[in-house]
Amino acid sequence: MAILKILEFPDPRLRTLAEPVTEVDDSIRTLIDDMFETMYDAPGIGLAATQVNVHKQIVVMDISEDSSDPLVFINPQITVLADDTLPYDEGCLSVPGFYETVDRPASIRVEALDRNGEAFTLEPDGLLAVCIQHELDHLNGKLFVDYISPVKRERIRKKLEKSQRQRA
Ligand code: QAP
Ligand code: CO
Repeated sequence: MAILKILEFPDPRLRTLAEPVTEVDDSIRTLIDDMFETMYDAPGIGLAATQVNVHKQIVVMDISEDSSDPLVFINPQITVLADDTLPYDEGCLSVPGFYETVDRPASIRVEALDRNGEAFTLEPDGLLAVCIQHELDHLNGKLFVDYISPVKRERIRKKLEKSQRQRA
């Protein structure tokens, strides 16, 4: 297992469109294991392959308190079921230290493949519904800061660039 380097905003590689996984094989399962190790180490509740500079449609997630509910979504597709929205104070491992409220559809269906390549469907609500939408955005090159005001986004960009320079 390995802890992978997480790309940080405004790294342009976070804007890459992920490709569908054509075969869920052992190399994909190794990547998934490394993504879980990276996410739990951070710690975080969700990580998309895009964030570790692998441009395949893979997301790992665990919103439990005790790391007891690992979820894998390969080639996820979302359908919005109703037009009500849920505001949530979102963060992101690629935007460390910053949280902003984002409104997203509250009621969705997710269809995806699991780590064995088997199709499954979920109708999550609450944090799980928010988190899967946030992670699917990563696969499409989108970040939660894209939904906030340009002034706030620029402020976050400047602060992160400064801390990245200091670490370099
Ligand atoms: C996405 O985010 C998410 O700023 C997952 O310093 C978050 O795991 C979706 C983290 C909230 C919906 C609601 C963030 C860790 C982890 C930070 C995460 C930080 C350290 C974020
Ligand atoms: Co994120």
